[in-house]
Parts: sequence; structure tokens; C-alpha cells
Amino acid sequence: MSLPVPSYALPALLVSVCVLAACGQQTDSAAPAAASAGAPEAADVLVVRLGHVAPLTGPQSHLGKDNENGARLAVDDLNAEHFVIGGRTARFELLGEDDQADPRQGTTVAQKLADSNVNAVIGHLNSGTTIPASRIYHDAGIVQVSPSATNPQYTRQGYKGAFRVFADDVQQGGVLGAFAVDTLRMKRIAVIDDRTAYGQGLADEFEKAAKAAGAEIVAREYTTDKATDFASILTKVKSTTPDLLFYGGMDTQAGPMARQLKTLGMAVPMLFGDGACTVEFHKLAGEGAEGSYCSLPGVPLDKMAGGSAFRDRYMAKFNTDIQLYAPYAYDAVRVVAEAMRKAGSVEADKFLPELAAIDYPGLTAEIRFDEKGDIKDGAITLYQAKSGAWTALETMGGKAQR
Ligand code: ABU
Repeated sequence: MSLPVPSYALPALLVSVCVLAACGQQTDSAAPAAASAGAPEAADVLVVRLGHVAPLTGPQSHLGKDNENGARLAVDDLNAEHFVIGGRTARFELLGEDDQADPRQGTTVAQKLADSNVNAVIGHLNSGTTIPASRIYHDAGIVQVSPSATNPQYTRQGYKGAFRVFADDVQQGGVLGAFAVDTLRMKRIAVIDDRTAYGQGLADEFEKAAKAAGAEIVAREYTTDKATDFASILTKVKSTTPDLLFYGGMDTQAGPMARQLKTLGMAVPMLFGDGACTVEFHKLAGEGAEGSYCSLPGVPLDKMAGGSAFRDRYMAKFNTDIQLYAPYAYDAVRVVAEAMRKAGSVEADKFLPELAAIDYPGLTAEIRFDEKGDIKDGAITLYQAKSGAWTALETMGGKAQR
């Protein structure tokens, strides 16, 4: 299959890709001697360097660490399996970077990873960092797989090296809008978003779908992904007498907002997307969590083949609960490794066509990509907060795992 992307096809960039690949394929003379039975001789080891980017400091660090843990588990598994690429045992290295969920910092670390010629990038976590970073990876001929960025624009820029392993916000917003009106029978809906690429984008898609289903949007308000006090915005919303409050944003705002909603005596349930559908939300919202609804691309973890075993291994290794995206970060690494194995190469121009055509039975789903780089048949599951935990209500779409 010939590569349809100009940047990967241009001779000048091929040179840089080949330099990159040579870096990835060099013999690891510094590797320690094989310590366990079946381990390869150091001279045969093929080093594969994967960048990983997420917020590792700041309010969203619990989510960033969760992504990185998922990717770390996959790398450790691949190394324990003595994964073979092109007849050589690969040793995967994870280069973790912190973008602080900040678009400017996102491009800075993307350039750093491009300059260090990583073989692929897993990330970023946020749409607001993933989208600007994707241009840098595209220009450098680096394949990028995001395990969590859901804004549709990421895969609609014509970058053939950009992939995501779960459903986007056009699908998620549509499901949420229909759920609010057709299932919950809500007619008067207030919408608040955090003005990020993710929060605003999802709120727009939700509003479109809710209106199409017959709801009235009685308020549309804005906050930021740094805010913690929502008293004035909620007081304004209260005066519009909504029967549902939709929030487009992350748990770091949705949690305190739900808590403050209860304090204000507003008996209005909240609904939001994946960014707030976390374990942390319950801690942040306290009693205000009860009765909230959220959606999360994919099927519930206990419905994934191998989901419970993954949770046990994750908890044993990191001594904490899975927040949200760790299984998707795990699959993002595994699917890149599988494409490299099929290509027999860690060169982007060789394994990119294999990744685009992959049909991989992942932990989270059967992973196949459409022409944009989005997962085919992505499922969305709706949840409700009950007694301090998320209870799955229903799953829309998706395809049974093999
Ligand atoms: N998908 C929700 C959180 C990450 C993002 O898209 O910004």
C-alpha cells in the first residue's frame, strides 16, 4: 500500500523518518545482559521509543497519571513478552512528558519529542493539547494515537498519522442529547461549558442533538478549566428553572459544581461527558454526585474481555483505582506495537499503513480505524452515580469483541 500523505511521501521528510527509524532500530549496546531465561542477547535488542504526553502536574494530574499508567503497563507487558519486530526482540521505552493540559505547553513538549525522534506518540490526553500538537507530529512524520482526546477536529485535519481509539464527540454529543430528551424526558436544559476544545465542542454537539430531539436550551453559560467557584453562574442558571444541567468539561469543575448545586438547594440532575465520568468526580462532588449522569466512550470495564484482570493488575502495580482512560492508553500502545510487528519495522512510513488497516482484538474493543483515523463501531455507555460509584445504564453502538 502506498502512503497517501504528502508529508510521509516527500523525499526530504523520508530522510528524517529514516533517521528516526535508524535511531529506533539501533542495536542497544548499553542494554544490560539478559537476566532471565528466554531473554534476548543485548546485541539483538531493538529499542522502540514511545512518547507519552498528558497533564502530570496540576488539577488534571490524576487523569494524566492514569493514562501514563495504562501506557506503562502495556510497555511492561510487551517487554515481558519479548515482543518481536522484524525478527528482533524489541525493548520498548516510554518517554513521559507533562503538558499540564495547556495548549502552549502541549506544543513545546511535542516539539521536544519530535526533536528526539521518538518512534510514535501516545497522547495527548486533552483535545486542547492534542490538536495543536498533532501538526508538529504530522510535520515530523510521527504517528500519534490519542487514548482520550475526543474533539472531532483532531482526526479531521487530513493528517494520516493521527488516530484515536475511541468514539469522538460528534457521536458522544449525539448520544447524550438523545438520552437527555428521549430517555430522561428532560425538556428545559441549561448548558455550561469550560471554553476548552473538548468542553465547548461537546456542549455544542449536545445542544444540537438535544434541540433536534425537542428540548429547549434555557441557559448557555461559560466557565474555565481553572474555576472552582460556581455560585454566581449556578444562581443565574437557577433563575431559568431548568430540569437538567449539562456540563461540558472535566471532573475538576464538574465535581465542585455538583457539590455547589446541592448546597444551593437546586434539585437538578447534572449530565456530562467522559471528562467528568471518573472515580475522582465522586470525591470532588461528595453527596452532590448522587443521581448525576455521564457518558463514556466504550463499554464498561467489566464487559471488556480481560477487563477485570486488567483492573486487578493495574491496582496491584499502581496501588490506585483506574480513573478513566488507562485501558485505552494500554490499547493505544498495543495497537502501535502490533502495526510495527506486522510491518516488521518501527519506521513510520512502513508501519503507518499497517496501523491504518489494522484489525486488532484490543482490551477495550475490536480496533479498526476508518479513513480519518477514528475507531470504527465505537460504543458509548451511559452511567448514573449511585451510592458513590458509577452504575452502567445502557451501551449504544459498538461491536462485540472476538
Ligand atoms: N475526552 C475528554 C477529555 C479529553 C479531551 O478530549 O479533552
